[in-house]
Amino acid sequence: MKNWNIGIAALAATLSATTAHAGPTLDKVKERGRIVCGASQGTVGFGSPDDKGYWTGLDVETCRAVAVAIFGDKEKVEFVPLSGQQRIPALQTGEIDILPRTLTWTLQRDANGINFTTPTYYEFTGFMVAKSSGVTKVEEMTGASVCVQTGSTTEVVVNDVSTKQNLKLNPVVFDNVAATRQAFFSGRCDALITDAAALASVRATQSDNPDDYVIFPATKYMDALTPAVRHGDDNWLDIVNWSIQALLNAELYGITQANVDEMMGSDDPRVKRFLGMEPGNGKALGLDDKFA
Ligand SMILES: N[C@@H](CCC(=O)N[C@@H](CS)C(=O)NCC(=O)O)C(=O)O
Repeated sequence: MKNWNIGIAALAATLSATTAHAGPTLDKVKERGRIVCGASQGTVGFGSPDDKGYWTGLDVETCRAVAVAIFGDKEKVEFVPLSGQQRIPALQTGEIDILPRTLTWTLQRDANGINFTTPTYYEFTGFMVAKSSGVTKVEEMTGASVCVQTGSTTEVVVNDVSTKQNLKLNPVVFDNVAATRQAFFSGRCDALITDAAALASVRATQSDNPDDYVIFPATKYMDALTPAVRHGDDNWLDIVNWSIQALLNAELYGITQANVDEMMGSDDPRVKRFLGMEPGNGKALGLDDKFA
């Protein structure tokens, strides 16, 4: 009986120790009054500013979700456009707080100063070529020149595919996205390589005639595009992870902007915890219980 009581006391202590202390990033972000988000140089659908400068896209929404979790306001974000090569150093040096920029989760990146959070998009790398070339698959690309952006996994994929299939591809490397795409469309390279959905976006929004281009997979391997944070602040990692989970869970529970007030009256314990009607969850992250 005595041991049982000790067990209960220990359990109670564990449960009450769930109020986390805010980490340094959360403190800094609160003091600044906004999140600084590493954005793309413009890929419609993932992240791009409209003609009024307002940013939208899947990656952009990740940062807006974190801003809502902290400030209750999706506009409390500053977007910093970064090239493929600039993006990881910008996170490591503290120039940005979060990097959701069509960023593939790789072991080397993970081991070298950044932490990946939760995948938001699964993707394979693709090639885009002019339809007039008649090329429809990798095996037909022998000797092709390929426009590729430095600082991206696609540089590795070009070499892997070339080696594996003995294609003798010629990478033509650029350090920013506009130059890479422009070079392809002006005929500087036979192919453009990047994430297939980004290729679809580029074809739809930046080509004279989307029907003039075809896209096919460069590899059969799927990558996980995953927002990342710096090493060394677990509280911030948790906040970004649970902000993304909140987006996913809201869909799972059928909670929308339109019905959220009604859902707050739900008698489902999970929904009640999710919406902060039962205390504890937000506080455990150093946030308001209604963060979601
Ligand atoms: N997912 C790959 C490639 C991502 C990437 O950087 N793609 C280039 C070429 S499309 C890019 O700059 N994309 C986004 C942009 O700047 O708009 C990676 O993590 O390295």
